[in-house]
Amino acid sequence: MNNAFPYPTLSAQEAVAMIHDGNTVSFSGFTPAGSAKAVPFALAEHAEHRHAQGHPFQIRVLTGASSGFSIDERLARAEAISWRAPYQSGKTLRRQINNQQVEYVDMHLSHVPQTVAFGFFKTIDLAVVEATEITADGRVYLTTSIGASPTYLRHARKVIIEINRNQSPRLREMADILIPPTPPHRSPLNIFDPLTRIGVPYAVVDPKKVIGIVENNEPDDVASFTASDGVGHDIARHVTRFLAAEMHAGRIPAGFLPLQAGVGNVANAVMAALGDCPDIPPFAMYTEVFQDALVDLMIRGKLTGASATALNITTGCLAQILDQFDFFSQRIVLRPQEISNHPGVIRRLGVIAMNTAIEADIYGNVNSSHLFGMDIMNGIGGSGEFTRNSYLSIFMTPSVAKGGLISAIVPMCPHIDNNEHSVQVLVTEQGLADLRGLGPMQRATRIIDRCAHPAYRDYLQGYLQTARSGHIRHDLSRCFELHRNLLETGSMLPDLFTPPAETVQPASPS
Ligand code: 0RQ
Repeated sequence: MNNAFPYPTLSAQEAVAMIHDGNTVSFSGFTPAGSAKAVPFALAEHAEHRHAQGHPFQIRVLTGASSGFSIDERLARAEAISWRAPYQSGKTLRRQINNQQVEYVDMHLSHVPQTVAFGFFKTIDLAVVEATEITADGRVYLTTSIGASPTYLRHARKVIIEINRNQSPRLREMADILIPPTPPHRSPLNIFDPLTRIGVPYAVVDPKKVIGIVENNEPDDVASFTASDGVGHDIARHVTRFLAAEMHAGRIPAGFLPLQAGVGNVANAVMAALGDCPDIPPFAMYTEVFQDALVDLMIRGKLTGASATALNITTGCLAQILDQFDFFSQRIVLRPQEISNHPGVIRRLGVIAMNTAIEADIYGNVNSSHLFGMDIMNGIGGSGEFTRNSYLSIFMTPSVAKGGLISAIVPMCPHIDNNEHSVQVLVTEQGLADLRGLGPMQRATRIIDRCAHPAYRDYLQGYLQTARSGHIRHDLSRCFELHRNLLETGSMLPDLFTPPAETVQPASPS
């Protein structure tokens, strides 16, 4: 026994000995923020050892969303994952999913808790959750993310707590945790402002299920963003001008509306541009992930408050927050993902959602997750719950990828995550298409004229003119011609763009 905790202290190797081939294990972590670290690393070594001895060893892995290196990348390299949900962004795991070595459930992130509660992920054999403290009566104080950890602590048969001494115990001051009851007993969530608190600062576990404490002393391995390029700046400029114009037209109130921003460099560039724009007043965020760019915005008073489920920030930015914790703890609330991404709250607050597409079709259907409709990139993540339920739903993407070999505007997306009924505004570095109030032909014309790269406009217009007429015009024999060209020749328009000699299968991220 450890004096500070009434639970046995285990080494990571002792903890791993309790995990068996075929087990379902849920780890804390939403992005690298708050990911379990010591146990998954030891588990990867254990799996390699078992494989070397000729024994099978693979587990089914749940987290809040994507995770840190310790889980997706290290466990995938050890070939220790057989099944994965609900989101991932690791290179090795992506390749294994696309080779069908790993079964992957790509799903809306706010649905995870109820999917667990009703047993669709089978029994969770073990939850491994990072915390700064667990009390004798089972209160668990989480670290930099809440995610689905409260649900995993409730439903797992056994629990291991990774106590991270590298994380500040004060992080609990940002946590606001509540697990809504199951239908039909769900009353309204009384969140009327991004900073409204409705829960308690800790998750709860039955102490009898806790088989031990494992110490870990690692920071979250959050990668820093690359500086935004000209394309990112152009997209950010279009978005900023559009939102300022919407405000001046009275469609966004003078006090502005809460923003949600997806992950990645484009989203970061847009947030920075909104911060610098004198025409945009100070604003709040009701979002999923709190990222580096927001720290500075908050210090400058441009970002007045933020609700999220994870602090996905680099060590330097986290140190800045901890240095001025009294300031930040009053302005950041971390919630379970079921609430940070709750459709009802998003609709009530009138959120402006800004997410990134891989490609969009000429009618505004968006694909953010699958290349050629086949290969997973990351997953839908939280983009669907924000896009469908926001007051204003914006998608952004560079108009071309791979130096122009790929157009992000295509006749038909071979996979659709967010459809034309939900997507209201499409933005590339070429321009912005406001699709509100437009029928299909008007949408198509506007998207081609404003968002498509000039090199692809003639092709797209030609497609539209020759397609079969209906409410929506399409030519089912040609709608995937650009994708077929890309697969066969390495370029969507081989007559215009010749791929470099070494290009065989472009665009595969894995
Ligand atoms: O390939 O890396 O080999 O150059 O795809 O493209 O432009 O770097 O993409 O990092 O901004 O992410 C949609 C994936 C965008 C992300 C997506 C190639 C391109 C490059 C990556 P290389 P970029 P970004 C809330 C919101 C879903 C989840 C979500 C995402 C690589 O934003 O996963 O929104 N979103 N969550 O060259 C083939 C195309 C391509 C293409 C680009 N049309 N065809 N390849 N590429 N366009 C947050 C959470 O839920 C956690």
